[in-house]
Amino acid sequence: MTIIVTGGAGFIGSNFIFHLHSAHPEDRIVCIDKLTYAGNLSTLQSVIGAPNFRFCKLDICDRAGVEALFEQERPDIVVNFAAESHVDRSIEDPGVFLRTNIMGVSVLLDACRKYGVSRFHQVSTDEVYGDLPLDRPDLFFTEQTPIHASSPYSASKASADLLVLAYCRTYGLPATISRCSNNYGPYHFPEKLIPLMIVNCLHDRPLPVYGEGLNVRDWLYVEDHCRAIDLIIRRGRVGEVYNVGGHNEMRNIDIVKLICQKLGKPESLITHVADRKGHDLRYAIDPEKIHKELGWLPETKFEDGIQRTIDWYLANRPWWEEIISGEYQNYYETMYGNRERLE
Ligand code: NAD
Ligand code: TDX
Repeated sequence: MTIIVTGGAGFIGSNFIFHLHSAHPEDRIVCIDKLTYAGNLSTLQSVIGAPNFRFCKLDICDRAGVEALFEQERPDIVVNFAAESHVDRSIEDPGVFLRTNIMGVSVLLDACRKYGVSRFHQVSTDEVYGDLPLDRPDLFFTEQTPIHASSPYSASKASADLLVLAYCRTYGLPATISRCSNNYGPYHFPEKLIPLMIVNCLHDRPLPVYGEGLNVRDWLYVEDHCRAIDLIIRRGRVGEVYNVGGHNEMRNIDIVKLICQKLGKPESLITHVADRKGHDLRYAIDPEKIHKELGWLPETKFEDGIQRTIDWYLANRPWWEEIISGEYQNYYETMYGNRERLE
């Protein structure tokens, strides 16, 4: 089988390629990535050169380029990870989120129709459901929860989901969608909470916690997400949405304190700063459907996953040092330089 993986030079896409490469060595993997600020070709060095792997620098919005690649490769399956993925960036500048996350998906859908792929899988997010209140721990997102996006990022992902379902119904395109909770693990770009806190701790820099840090996220180790997607593309039912999450809810402040403790850094580094606009309070996934239908369960406990992640950042300094020494410095200054500090 030939599987096109878009966004494969990013965090989850690269981990998915590593998973496919070891779990299904018989498959051919073609990675499409525009290599935006979040894409890093060096991440894929262990598979570049393998006979069943091809990398193609391509924008998913480039209709002619995407069609030419489909013409050459005639993929069986397309898994779309390519996206602008950072909520804070979407609040500063929504335009590129609409372009890649919506128009890019429409280009891929048209190519999938034209070349008759047997499966298009859209990697979506639990953020399309909006948020849950902090004082109702009994509530969870199910696949029936109404779409209720909060940020330009989640609105763009929700739009893409609607488009995928419309292509499925109108044209009979064999598509599936997964909506996963927050991932963490190796190759996570340092703008996101967990890697940002690890990297700042290692430099004894302030740890910017938005507001009081009481917002809750449901953390899943990236390999568990990759296994879920692999199951869905092979055994999931066409036209279906699958929620993916491991019942691992934590408050941001507790994550940051845990990282301080594990790295032997003082909690006095924690700096409460102005909250994110429209900040979602709590995400929590009900993963019953994927468990019952496909037998999926998370395998990595948070205690093990966070230790593995910290160890990875300690052992792979060149990977993230190169990132933070480049354009990231301007990003950091813009995002955090003048951000109000709360007492
Ligand atoms: P990421 O930002 O680390 O990687 C995104 C990748 O897409 C990068 O390699 C980038 O170069 C590429 N890309 C961006 N625009 C492109 C374009 N126009 N054409 C081709 N490539 C392009 O993101 P991630 O955290 O790995 O997320 C991957 C997917 O999973 C996204 O669709 C995201 O919405 C979804 N998701 C992420 C999480 C999470 O916790 N990180 C959770 C649920 C769902
Ligand atoms: O500096 C920070 N300080 C802080 O308090 C950052 C970057 C984040 N936060 C908070 C905001 C969130 O409540 O930490 C929480 C996690 O933030 P992010 O890492 O930016 O993730 P989130 O906004 O939850 O979105 C992530 O999960 C769902 C991914 O980035 C999305 O791509 C995915 O869809």
